[in-house]
Amino acid sequence: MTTPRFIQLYQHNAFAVAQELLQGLSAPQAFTSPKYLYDALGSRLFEAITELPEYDLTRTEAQLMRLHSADMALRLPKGACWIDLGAGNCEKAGRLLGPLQAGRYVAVDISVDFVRQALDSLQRQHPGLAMTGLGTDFSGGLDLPDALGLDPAQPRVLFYPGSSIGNFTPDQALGFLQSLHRACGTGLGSGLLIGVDLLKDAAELEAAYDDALGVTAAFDLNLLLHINRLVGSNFVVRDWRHLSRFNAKQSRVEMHLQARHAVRVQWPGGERLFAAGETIHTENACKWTVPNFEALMRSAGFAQTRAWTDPAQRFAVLWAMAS
Ligand code: AVI
Repeated sequence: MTTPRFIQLYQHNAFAVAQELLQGLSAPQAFTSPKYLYDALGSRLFEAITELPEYDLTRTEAQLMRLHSADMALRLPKGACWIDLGAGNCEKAGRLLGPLQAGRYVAVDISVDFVRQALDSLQRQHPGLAMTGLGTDFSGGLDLPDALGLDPAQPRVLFYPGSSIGNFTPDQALGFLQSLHRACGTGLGSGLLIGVDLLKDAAELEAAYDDALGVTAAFDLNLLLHINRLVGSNFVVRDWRHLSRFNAKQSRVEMHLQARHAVRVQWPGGERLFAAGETIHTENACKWTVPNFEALMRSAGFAQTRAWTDPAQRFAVLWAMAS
């Protein structure tokens, strides 16, 4: 049996992280990058979100992957190197590697520690498949290191499920997709398999990001505790409430944390006074239509897209060839 190889590129730079966060918190409309929602507790809360009745993205996507895997097998290259972006527990790709006859598997996440266990157990199910864990921050674009030793002739399947693309603004999404297009390399038949949540009724969308049990509220508010650890600030969770608002003009759900009353937040070397009702914008979840997303993929250099959607058109899985 081959054993997985691990390559850790991302190194936490406490100073740079604090600078980025404080810059956002000091802006007229305070904001933070959604990546800070995922400390250990935040990741667990997100997993709980995927089980909520109001949040059907994950279930609908899994159903689409199951229903259409035979059609996908006809269109996607065989023997390809699968590059799984934000792999985590490797569950989603793990279900497809066999049926879609993958030739290699690369699990990418910010830290190889997140994928280590999953990759070890996946390796037992696919003893002959070469597997690599890559720890890199790809939120600003994907750059595949030479250390991976990728074969330029082997086709690549870039796998980006879960509608994480929705957490980018359209401009950011275009830049990100362009980086994925470059990462497809020159192997014949390479492409991108991606999950995208579709535009739907505003009330339904707001509920998906503000569930009755308050799990999403806890996920959002937990960010404050994470920020306190990262920058040494003194946010008090009870001073804030979670909001989910559908912004129709921008076709996105916005998550905000709103000050319940005037709040003074201090950190080493600075502070900010938030007026009652003022917010910190913590996440965008852009919602696409299939034609709009296909046009975005074409602008990023992809061709020949194929979309699979559920009958209610709530979610789409798209395959796009790099050339
Ligand atoms: C990870 N990402 C696709 C989720 C989403 O739907 O935007 C994050 C999330 N935020 C609140 N609920 C789920």
